[in-house]
Amino acid sequence: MPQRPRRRARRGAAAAAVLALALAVPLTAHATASPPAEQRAGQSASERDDRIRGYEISGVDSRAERERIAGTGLTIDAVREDAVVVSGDATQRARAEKLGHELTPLSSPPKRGAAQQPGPRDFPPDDSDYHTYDEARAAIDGYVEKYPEIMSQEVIGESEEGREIVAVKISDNVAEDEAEPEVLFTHHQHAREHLTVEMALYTIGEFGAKYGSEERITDLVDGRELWIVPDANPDGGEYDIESGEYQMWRKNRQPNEGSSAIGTDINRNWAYQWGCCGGSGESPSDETYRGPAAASSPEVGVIADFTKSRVVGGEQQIAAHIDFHTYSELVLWPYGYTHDDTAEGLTQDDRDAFAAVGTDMAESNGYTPQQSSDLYVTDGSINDWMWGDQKIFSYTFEMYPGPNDPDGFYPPDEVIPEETARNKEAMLILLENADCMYRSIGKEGEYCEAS
Ligand code: 0X9
Ligand code: CA
Ligand code: CA
Ligand code: CA
Ligand code: ZN
Repeated sequence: MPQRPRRRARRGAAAAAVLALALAVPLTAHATASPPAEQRAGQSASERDDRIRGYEISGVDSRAERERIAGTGLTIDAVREDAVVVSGDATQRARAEKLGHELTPLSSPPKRGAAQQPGPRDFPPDDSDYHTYDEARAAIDGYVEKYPEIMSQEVIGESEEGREIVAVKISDNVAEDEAEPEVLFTHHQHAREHLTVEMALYTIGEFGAKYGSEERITDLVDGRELWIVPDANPDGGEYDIESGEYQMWRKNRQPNEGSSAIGTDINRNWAYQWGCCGGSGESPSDETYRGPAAASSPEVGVIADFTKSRVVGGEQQIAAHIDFHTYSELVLWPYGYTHDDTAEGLTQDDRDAFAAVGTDMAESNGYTPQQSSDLYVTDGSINDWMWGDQKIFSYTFEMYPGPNDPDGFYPPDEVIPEETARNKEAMLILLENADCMYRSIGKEGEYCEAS
């Protein structure tokens, strides 16, 4: 059932006017104006200099240097042996060059089956196994209809452009809220990371198909309540594919008052240490723009409210969480906002349990386990909020491909079955640990009630 995007009413006009005034003056050292809209009208995105392109920067081998580069508003997309892959527009590229770096342009995103015409708002013909928003909704409807005993779905809110954001629940007695440890998977905060939606569809299909025949799945469906949010950024995802050419889009599609730049980086907008530490952009044109206020993006609001709604009798029911991204084949844990292994609200035991389960999961899928800030600092990320605010053991998976693969965000659809199934064991490991994450460090007696 096609969802007609619907514009939501603009927020308070007075607040908007104040904001517009504030933004008329450049906020930051690098709030460079983009060309006026008239100048850009009639040009395709690929002709404009606000087109987002990928680059390799060689000779970058320290976290400090990566963080300086991230400070330009570029994103660090992959960390290689002695180089980084970044992406951003021409302004951000120029800033990195000013830091003394040489940026080698990478090839544009693949045009798979360009000879054929992709349908409107569809993936390129040769990538047609990827699901558009409507196709994913239809696939989810199909699974819920096929496995009604253990699956239900609810609309938990709407994106900026009015697309419904859905949560699927998987458990026995699915209509009841049972006293079972809950686990949450979220997907697709970043528009171009389409493989993560396929990850959600795989998980839903696999749990449905194997319930009653595979013992571990059956036990987990009976003993846990699993929540899956397959698409946290439907507007960005649709924008990335709608022209028929991948746009390298990352953010949501929320307009910014006083700027022609569109979008907030949803994974810099969470309300825990928001904007604290140089791990996000303050200019709307930044690829890592944190938004004008914590949780200012509707998508963060929807998922944060849903998560908080799982506090029952004063206790957060969700014990563990994975947020799926691409790429680089990593298992990451908080905090992102600080380099320190432990910090306020994150004890040595917490950190050790994160690392123990994280390392187990990484051994099962061949990813590399580490604290997220080992790569570069990020503030306002979902993992930091989930742990810092809700005490949910929250991981980021950076899926296929590895950091050296030139396909980056756009692997061909042929890899979907293998690269989603690759994470089955890791998901089972997290679900099995969710009743007591501290068992992984032998401290269940200290932290978990006898059961
Ligand atoms: O930068 C991000 O948001 C994630 N990488 S991506 O290339 N998919 O954009 C990494 C997030 C890591 N999590 C934390 N830093 N907490
Ligand atoms: Ca194909
Ligand atoms: Ca149940
Ligand atoms: Ca429950
Ligand atoms: Zn991402």
